[in-house]
Amino acid sequence: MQKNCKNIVILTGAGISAESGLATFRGSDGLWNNCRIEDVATVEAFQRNPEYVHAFYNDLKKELVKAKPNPAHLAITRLQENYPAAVSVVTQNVDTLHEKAGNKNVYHIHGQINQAVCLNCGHILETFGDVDTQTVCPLCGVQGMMKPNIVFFGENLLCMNRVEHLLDNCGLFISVGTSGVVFPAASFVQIAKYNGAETYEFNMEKTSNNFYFDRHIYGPAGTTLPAFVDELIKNREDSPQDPESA
Ligand code: BJW
Repeated sequence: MQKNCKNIVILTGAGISAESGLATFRGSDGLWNNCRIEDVATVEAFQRNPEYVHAFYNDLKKELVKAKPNPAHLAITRLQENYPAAVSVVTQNVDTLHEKAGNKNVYHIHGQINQAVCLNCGHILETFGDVDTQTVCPLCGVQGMMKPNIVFFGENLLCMNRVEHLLDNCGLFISVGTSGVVFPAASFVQIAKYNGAETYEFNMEKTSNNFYFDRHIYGPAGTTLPAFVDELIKNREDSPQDPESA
């Protein structure tokens, strides 16, 4: 482990929120055991049956709004506040637990449950309330064009310009609680490694992306990540952050 890493990028997936009581996607009791991906998470599904897709995400929103951050989310805040390097969070999660934990520099590449986007004018509506085919866009006034701001299969990811920059300038890449099967997020480790980053994986088990990580830390992220963060902070050298590197 380097003493002070230039920039730290933390990629998170559903596993980091598991200890907050939220279901992962592909686990044995995963979110997608009770519904078909093709019915809720594709552009075609939304075009075919927007009422069904809205209802699915309105229900999910009610679950996610109640959830509280766990020690893994809080460890990231501690790292951001106590480590002399830029620490960015690139999350595939649509929950808002990173924000609830006080994390800064959070990039939601797969969207956010508390947002809807107007397909007519691009306006982003922030709401924890229900959105449906009757919802009127507060900016352009058109009805029935709001879509949950969730990135479906076949859609482009969000914030990618910024994320590419972060991966190009990253000294330590940490992946937490993602199975590494969904692209392009699954390729971020490869890009970071190619650019010279050390790469760490925190997961309960071996993933299909295993090959690209220098180190694997197996176990619940709510335990393993705080311990790792404490170690990083303890071993830091108190040099000022290079403003050019962020
Ligand atoms: C713990 C734990 C604990 C548990 N502690 N760990 C290249 C090759 C092949 C295919 C493609 C490719 N490039 C693009 C594609 C197509 C597609 C894709 O990847 N398909 C694959 C599935 C084959 N990708 C896309 O379409 C993406 N768009 C795109 O690439 O645009 C450009 C393009 C457009 C058109 C054509 C071609 C290219 C968009 C992907 C959008 C993903 N959206 C979803 C659904 C959102 C809906 C919803 O929220 O309901 O986002 S998919 C779903 O999976 C969700 C997640 O963010 C994502 C990742 O899942 P995650 O987080 O990894 O969860 P799990 O459940 O899989 O894993 C949990 C892990 O945690 C496990 O490993 C556990 O062990 C672990 N864990 N408890 C630590 N306590």
